[in-house]
Amino acid sequence: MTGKFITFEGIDGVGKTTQIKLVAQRLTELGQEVVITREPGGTAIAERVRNIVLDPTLQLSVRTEALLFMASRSEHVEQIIKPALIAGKTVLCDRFCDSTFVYQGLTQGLKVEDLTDLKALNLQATGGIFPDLTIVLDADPQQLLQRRDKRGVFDRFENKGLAFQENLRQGFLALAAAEPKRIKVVNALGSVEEINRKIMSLLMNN
Ligand code: T5A
Repeated sequence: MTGKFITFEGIDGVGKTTQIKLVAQRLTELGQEVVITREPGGTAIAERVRNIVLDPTLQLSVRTEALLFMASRSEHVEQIIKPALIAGKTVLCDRFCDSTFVYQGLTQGLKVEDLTDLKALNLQATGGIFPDLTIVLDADPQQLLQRRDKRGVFDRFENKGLAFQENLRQGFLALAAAEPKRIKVVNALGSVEEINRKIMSLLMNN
Protein backbone atom coordinates (compact mmCIF):
# COMPACT_ATOMS: atom_id res chain seq x y z
CA MET A 1 0.00 0.00 0.00
CA THR A 2 1.47 3.36 -0.89
CA GLY A 3 -1.53 5.63 -0.28
CA LYS A 4 -2.50 7.14 3.04
CA PHE A 5 -5.72 6.13 4.81
CA ILE A 6 -7.22 8.93 6.92
CA THR A 7 -10.47 8.56 8.82
CA PHE A 8 -12.68 11.19 10.43
CA GLU A 9 -14.67 10.37 13.54
CA GLY A 10 -16.80 12.04 16.18
CA ILE A 11 -20.34 12.36 17.46
CA ASP A 12 -23.28 12.89 15.12
CA GLY A 13 -23.35 16.18 13.23
CA VAL A 14 -19.94 17.33 14.52
CA GLY A 15 -18.83 18.53 11.07
CA LYS A 16 -16.95 15.58 9.55
CA THR A 17 -18.49 15.78 6.07
CA THR A 18 -17.86 19.53 5.88
CA GLN A 19 -14.20 19.11 6.83
CA ILE A 20 -13.57 16.11 4.58
CA LYS A 21 -14.68 18.08 1.52
CA LEU A 22 -12.38 20.95 2.43
CA VAL A 23 -9.43 18.69 3.22
CA ALA A 24 -9.92 16.92 -0.13
CA GLN A 25 -9.86 20.28 -1.88
CA ARG A 26 -6.66 21.33 -0.11
CA LEU A 27 -4.88 18.01 -0.71
CA THR A 28 -5.88 18.06 -4.37
CA GLU A 29 -4.43 21.56 -4.67
CA LEU A 30 -1.22 20.12 -3.22
CA GLY A 31 -1.16 17.55 -6.03
CA GLN A 32 -2.48 14.48 -4.23
CA GLU A 33 -5.04 12.13 -5.73
CA VAL A 34 -7.86 11.94 -3.20
CA VAL A 35 -10.78 9.56 -2.74
CA ILE A 36 -13.65 10.58 -0.46
CA THR A 37 -15.84 7.86 0.95
CA ARG A 38 -18.01 7.11 3.97
CA GLU A 39 -19.30 4.43 6.31
CA PRO A 40 -21.72 2.88 6.39
CA GLY A 41 -21.76 3.11 2.61
CA GLY A 42 -19.38 3.66 -0.26
CA THR A 43 -20.57 0.77 -2.46
CA ALA A 44 -24.01 -0.22 -3.77
CA ILE A 45 -24.34 -3.09 -1.28
CA ALA A 46 -22.94 -1.07 1.62
CA GLU A 47 -25.36 1.78 0.86
CA ARG A 48 -28.22 -0.74 1.11
CA VAL A 49 -26.89 -1.91 4.47
CA ARG A 50 -26.76 1.78 5.46
CA ASN A 51 -30.48 2.09 4.77
CA ILE A 52 -31.17 -0.81 7.15
CA VAL A 53 -28.89 0.22 10.03
CA LEU A 54 -29.97 3.86 10.05
CA ASP A 55 -33.72 3.23 9.63
CA PRO A 56 -35.35 4.69 12.79
CA THR A 57 -38.35 2.36 12.36
CA LEU A 58 -36.23 -0.82 12.77
CA GLN A 59 -35.19 -2.37 16.08
CA LEU A 60 -31.81 -4.14 15.79
CA SER A 61 -29.78 -5.82 18.50
CA VAL A 62 -26.29 -4.38 19.04
CA ARG A 63 -24.77 -7.65 17.79
CA THR A 64 -26.80 -7.47 14.56
CA GLU A 65 -25.81 -3.85 14.15
CA ALA A 66 -22.11 -4.65 14.57
CA LEU A 67 -22.28 -7.50 12.06
CA LEU A 68 -24.11 -5.36 9.51
CA PHE A 69 -21.54 -2.57 9.85
CA MET A 70 -18.76 -5.15 9.44
CA ALA A 71 -20.38 -6.68 6.34
CA SER A 72 -20.72 -3.23 4.84
CA ARG A 73 -17.05 -2.51 5.72
CA SER A 74 -15.82 -5.69 4.11
CA GLU A 75 -17.41 -4.67 0.77
CA HIS A 76 -16.20 -1.12 1.14
CA VAL A 77 -12.57 -2.08 1.83
CA GLU A 78 -12.41 -4.62 -1.00
CA GLN A 79 -14.03 -2.44 -3.64
CA ILE A 80 -13.02 1.11 -2.78
CA ILE A 81 -10.42 1.57 -0.05
CA LYS A 82 -7.86 -1.13 -0.86
CA PRO A 83 -7.69 -0.44 -4.63
CA ALA A 84 -7.31 3.30 -3.95
CA LEU A 85 -4.48 2.75 -1.45
CA ILE A 86 -2.70 0.35 -3.81
CA ALA A 87 -2.95 3.04 -6.52
CA GLY A 88 -1.21 5.48 -4.14
CA LYS A 89 -4.26 7.65 -3.52
CA THR A 90 -5.13 9.36 -0.24
CA VAL A 91 -8.39 7.96 1.12
CA LEU A 92 -10.52 10.24 3.32
CA CYS A 93 -13.22 8.19 5.01
CA ASP A 94 -16.16 9.58 6.99
CA ARG A 95 -16.24 7.10 9.91
CA PHE A 96 -14.62 3.65 10.02
CA CYS A 97 -13.73 1.07 12.69
CA ASP A 98 -13.56 3.55 15.59
CA SER A 99 -17.26 4.28 15.13
CA THR A 100 -18.01 0.59 15.63
CA PHE A 101 -15.73 0.46 18.68
CA VAL A 102 -17.62 3.43 20.18
CA TYR A 103 -21.24 2.96 19.03
CA GLN A 104 -21.39 -0.85 19.29
CA GLY A 105 -18.76 -1.17 22.04
CA LEU A 106 -17.96 1.61 24.49
CA THR A 107 -21.51 3.00 24.67
CA GLN A 108 -22.72 -0.52 25.43
CA GLY A 109 -20.79 -0.64 28.70
CA LEU A 110 -17.52 -2.06 27.35
CA LYS A 111 -14.17 -0.55 28.30
CA VAL A 112 -11.37 0.05 25.77
CA GLU A 113 -9.62 -3.11 26.98
CA ASP A 114 -12.83 -5.14 26.38
CA LEU A 115 -12.91 -4.41 22.65
CA THR A 116 -10.97 -7.56 21.70
CA ASP A 117 -13.93 -9.35 20.04
CA LEU A 118 -14.99 -6.29 18.03
CA LYS A 119 -11.38 -5.72 16.99
CA ALA A 120 -11.04 -9.34 15.86
CA LEU A 121 -14.25 -9.05 13.85
CA ASN A 122 -12.98 -5.82 12.35
CA LEU A 123 -9.74 -7.50 11.33
CA GLN A 124 -11.74 -10.15 9.47
CA ALA A 125 -13.83 -7.51 7.72
CA THR A 126 -10.88 -5.35 6.68
CA GLY A 127 -8.20 -7.98 6.05
CA GLY A 128 -5.87 -5.76 8.09
CA ILE A 129 -6.49 -2.41 6.39
CA PHE A 130 -6.33 0.12 9.22
CA PRO A 131 -6.29 3.94 9.30
CA ASP A 132 -2.87 5.59 9.24
CA LEU A 133 -4.34 8.65 10.91
CA THR A 134 -7.69 9.34 12.55
CA ILE A 135 -9.05 12.80 13.24
CA VAL A 136 -11.65 12.91 16.02
CA LEU A 137 -13.69 16.09 15.81
CA ASP A 138 -14.69 16.81 19.38
CA ALA A 139 -17.39 19.05 20.80
CA ASP A 140 -19.91 19.26 23.62
CA PRO A 141 -23.13 17.78 22.09
CA GLN A 142 -25.20 20.48 23.78
CA GLN A 143 -23.35 23.09 21.76
CA LEU A 144 -24.03 21.23 18.52
CA LEU A 145 -27.78 21.11 19.02
CA GLN A 146 -28.37 24.28 17.04
CA ARG A 147 -26.50 22.89 14.01
CA ARG A 148 -28.45 19.62 14.18
CA ASP A 149 -31.81 21.33 14.57
CA LYS A 150 -31.23 23.13 11.27
CA ARG A 151 -31.11 19.76 9.48
CA GLY A 152 -34.36 18.49 11.02
CA VAL A 153 -34.23 14.79 10.01
CA PHE A 154 -32.66 12.36 12.49
CA ASP A 155 -31.51 8.76 11.99
CA ARG A 156 -31.76 5.91 14.50
CA PHE A 157 -28.63 6.97 16.42
CA GLU A 158 -29.35 10.71 16.41
CA ASN A 159 -32.77 9.92 17.91
CA LYS A 160 -31.15 8.54 21.09
CA GLY A 161 -30.72 11.95 22.71
CA LEU A 162 -28.12 14.14 24.36
CA ALA A 163 -26.94 11.70 27.07
CA PHE A 164 -26.15 9.14 24.36
CA GLN A 165 -24.17 11.75 22.40
CA GLU A 166 -22.20 12.62 25.55
CA ASN A 167 -21.46 8.91 26.00
CA LEU A 168 -20.26 8.75 22.41
CA ARG A 169 -18.03 11.75 22.98
CA GLN A 170 -16.40 10.11 26.02
CA GLY A 171 -15.96 6.93 23.96
CA PHE A 172 -14.04 8.70 21.19
CA LEU A 173 -11.90 10.52 23.76
CA ALA A 174 -11.11 7.19 25.48
CA LEU A 175 -10.00 5.66 22.17
CA ALA A 176 -7.82 8.71 21.48
CA ALA A 177 -6.22 8.45 24.92
CA ALA A 178 -5.44 4.77 24.27
CA GLU A 179 -3.91 5.41 20.83
CA PRO A 180 -2.49 8.94 20.87
CA LYS A 181 -0.12 8.34 17.97
CA ARG A 182 -2.87 7.43 15.47
CA ILE A 183 -5.88 9.31 16.85
CA LYS A 184 -5.72 13.10 17.06
CA VAL A 185 -8.47 15.13 18.73
CA VAL A 186 -9.48 18.47 17.18
CA ASN A 187 -11.85 20.95 18.80
CA ALA A 188 -14.87 21.07 16.46
CA LEU A 189 -16.24 24.38 17.72
CA GLY A 190 -15.20 27.46 15.77
CA SER A 191 -15.35 28.47 12.14
CA VAL A 192 -15.07 25.87 9.39
CA GLU A 193 -11.82 27.51 8.21
CA GLU A 194 -10.29 27.59 11.68
CA ILE A 195 -11.00 23.89 12.26
CA ASN A 196 -9.69 23.08 8.79
CA ARG A 197 -6.39 24.82 9.50
CA LYS A 198 -5.89 22.64 12.59
CA ILE A 199 -6.66 19.46 10.64
CA MET A 200 -4.33 20.40 7.77
CA SER A 201 -1.55 21.08 10.22
CA LEU A 202 -1.99 17.58 11.70
CA LEU A 203 -2.06 16.03 8.22
CA MET A 204 1.12 17.79 7.19
CA ASN A 205 2.94 16.74 10.37
CA ASN A 206 1.86 13.09 10.60
N1 T5A B 1 -22.33 4.09 12.96
C1 T5A B 1 -21.45 4.17 11.91
C2 T5A B 1 -22.26 3.05 13.89
O1 T5A B 1 -23.08 2.99 14.80
N2 T5A B 1 -21.29 2.11 13.74
C3 T5A B 1 -20.38 2.13 12.71
O2 T5A B 1 -19.52 1.22 12.61
C4 T5A B 1 -20.46 3.20 11.76
C5 T5A B 1 -19.50 3.27 10.61
C6 T5A B 1 -23.92 7.21 10.42
C7 T5A B 1 -24.41 6.66 11.75
O3 T5A B 1 -24.00 5.32 11.86
C8 T5A B 1 -23.37 5.12 13.09
C9 T5A B 1 -22.83 6.47 13.47
C10 T5A B 1 -23.82 7.43 12.90
O4 T5A B 1 -24.82 7.72 13.85
P1 T5A B 1 -24.36 9.47 9.23
O5 T5A B 1 -25.57 10.00 8.55
O6 T5A B 1 -23.18 9.19 8.37
O7 T5A B 1 -24.78 8.21 10.06
O8 T5A B 1 -24.09 10.45 10.42
P2 T5A B 1 -22.90 11.35 10.76
O9 T5A B 1 -21.62 10.63 10.51
O10 T5A B 1 -23.12 11.85 12.13
O11 T5A B 1 -22.98 12.48 9.67
P3 T5A B 1 -23.66 13.86 9.74
O12 T5A B 1 -23.81 14.32 8.33
O13 T5A B 1 -24.86 13.81 10.61
O14 T5A B 1 -22.59 14.75 10.49
P4 T5A B 1 -21.20 15.31 10.08
O15 T5A B 1 -20.76 14.80 8.77
O16 T5A B 1 -20.29 15.11 11.21
O17 T5A B 1 -21.49 16.87 10.01
P5 T5A B 1 -21.69 17.84 8.75
O18 T5A B 1 -20.39 18.21 8.18
O19 T5A B 1 -22.72 17.23 7.86
O20 T5A B 1 -22.24 19.11 9.52
C11 T5A B 1 -23.50 19.11 10.18
C12 T5A B 1 -24.12 20.53 10.06
O21 T5A B 1 -23.27 21.46 10.73
C13 T5A B 1 -22.83 22.49 9.83
C14 T5A B 1 -22.97 21.89 8.44
O22 T5A B 1 -23.12 22.90 7.47
C15 T5A B 1 -24.22 21.04 8.60
O23 T5A B 1 -25.36 21.82 8.50
N3 T5A B 1 -21.43 22.78 10.19
C16 T5A B 1 -21.04 23.87 10.87
N4 T5A B 1 -21.75 24.91 11.35
C17 T5A B 1 -21.04 25.86 12.03
N5 T5A B 1 -19.69 25.80 12.26
C18 T5A B 1 -18.96 24.77 11.79
N6 T5A B 1 -17.65 24.72 12.03
C19 T5A B 1 -19.63 23.74 11.07
N7 T5A B 1 -19.23 22.56 10.49
C20 T5A B 1 -20.33 21.99 9.97
